[in-house]
Amino acid sequence: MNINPIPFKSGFISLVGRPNVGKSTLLNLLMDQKIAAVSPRPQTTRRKQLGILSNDSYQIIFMDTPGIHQPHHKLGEYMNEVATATLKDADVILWIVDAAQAPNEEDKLVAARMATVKELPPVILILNKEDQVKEAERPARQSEYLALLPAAKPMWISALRPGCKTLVLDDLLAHLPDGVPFYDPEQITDLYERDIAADLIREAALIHLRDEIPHAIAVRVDDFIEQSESNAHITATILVERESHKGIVIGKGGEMIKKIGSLARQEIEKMSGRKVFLELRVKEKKNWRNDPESLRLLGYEMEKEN
Ligand SMILES: Nc1nc2c(ncn2[C@@H]2O[C@H](COP(=O)(O)OP(=O)(O)OP(=O)(O)O)[C@@H](O)[C@H]2O)c(=O)[nH]1
Ligand SMILES: [Mg+2]
Repeated sequence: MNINPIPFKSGFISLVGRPNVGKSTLLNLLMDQKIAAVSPRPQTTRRKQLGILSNDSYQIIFMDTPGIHQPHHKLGEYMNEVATATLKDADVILWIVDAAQAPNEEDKLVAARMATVKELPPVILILNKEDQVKEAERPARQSEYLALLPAAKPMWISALRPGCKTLVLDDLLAHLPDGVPFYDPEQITDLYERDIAADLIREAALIHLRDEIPHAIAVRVDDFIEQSESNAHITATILVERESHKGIVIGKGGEMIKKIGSLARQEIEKMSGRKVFLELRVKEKKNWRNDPESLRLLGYEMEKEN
């Protein structure tokens, strides 16, 4: 018997948009902690990641997704598919755009994908990075984006500004149906600590490496040994597509790999609350972005629907 007079709300929220608009930054803001990798480079997120926000009156399950883009290999196709699949599972869609820029072909691609969804859930157009748009330019920019999907309801935010969290949450709660929790309230994400660690190592590589190389790398965690509550030993391999990339990732006298390792270690320590010893290796895996077996082993494979 439910003796609680306040109805409990629960539901799934999809965070979609083109790459680099701030989807994962917004997820981290809404969760009040960093669970997703973020970088100034597009295509940082490569798979779906849940952020589960629970309290006594609601459970909101955010689905962070890879940026929808024009794919050049099988990995890109997988990323688009994963992102699109969340649209039909959502109670509300947060369509995130970079309001500092006019809509481009990729934004049009996102809008077109939403338009094909039967019984599209309510869409909130999150005009992010408002800190970079002059007030006078905002109405015109908003109209440009709304023209792509007129049913969307606009909201201006900056995912870097903590005050925006309640703004988004209040709006979402107004849309969420009554329901029961889907996950244990203690659970905050669906990824294992080792998977997040792999993403944080790639995040560090995205931040430190230049040109196309960071997009051509993958990270595999080979060992994640919890030595105690407060200590972990992680061994991971950075996979590169070409032999010539190995030297660049390692750097002169190992300088680059040291920089990547040091930043990654700090981020993993913040995320896990443990002291981390991180050992990195670099290995060539030819053409892995187009190789179904490599993609499967790295976890870039669609879940089977049952
Ligand atoms: N100025 C400004 N920068 C922002 C804001 N939100 C996010 N960023 C920056 O935008 C960049 C991309 O952020 P991400 O959160 O990785 O973007 P994403 O949409 O998840 O990108 P993908 O995972 O590649 O699809 C990062 O450098 C963020 O710091 C904002 O409100 N204002
Ligand atoms: Mg992301």
